[in-house]
Amino acid sequence: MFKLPELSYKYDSLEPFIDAATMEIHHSKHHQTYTNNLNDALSKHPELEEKTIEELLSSQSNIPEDIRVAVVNNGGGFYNHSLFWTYMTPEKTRPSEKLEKKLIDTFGSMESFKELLIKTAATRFGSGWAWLVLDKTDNLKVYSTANQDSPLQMGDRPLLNVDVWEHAYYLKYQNRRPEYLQNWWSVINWATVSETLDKSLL
Ligand code: MN3
Repeated sequence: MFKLPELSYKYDSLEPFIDAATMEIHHSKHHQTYTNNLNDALSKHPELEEKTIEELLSSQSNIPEDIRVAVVNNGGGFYNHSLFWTYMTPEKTRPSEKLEKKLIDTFGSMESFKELLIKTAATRFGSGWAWLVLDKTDNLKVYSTANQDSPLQMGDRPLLNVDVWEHAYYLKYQNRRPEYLQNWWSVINWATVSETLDKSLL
């Protein structure tokens, strides 16, 4: 059984960038629903009980067909949100020297990385996520995924993500997704992203 992870900060801690009402509904309703629906689907196949969410999502052909769509959608929702909360913090953080160097080597500058990530997220058509990932040869990449798809499906390792489903910003920002993204940038947990890079490099 998967469990809704607790946040390491309060719902109102990311104000004024991310509002408390959005955080509460997003975590206690949306994320909880993905978690419940994932568990419901898996309950039909107890043989999958021991699998981690990463194992389930990275080898989807091993998921029985009758629950595959439910596990991909709700398991993706469970996993993507579990990461998303940890990539935000009310504290002031900075990228490690190693992360900053890799970002600058790859994208030219921190400013052009920021522009690319925000543009990728802003232009995702419909619902989905934007990501910074490590690919199979440890190169950094920025792209977006539809709905609750995750980089695990491509064999990539997530370092940072941002939710661009309307439920992530509509209460405060309505249709102003780019403004939400600019504000989200202010609460990125660079310490977590830096640690994840250290753990993920081959
Ligand atoms: Mn969401």
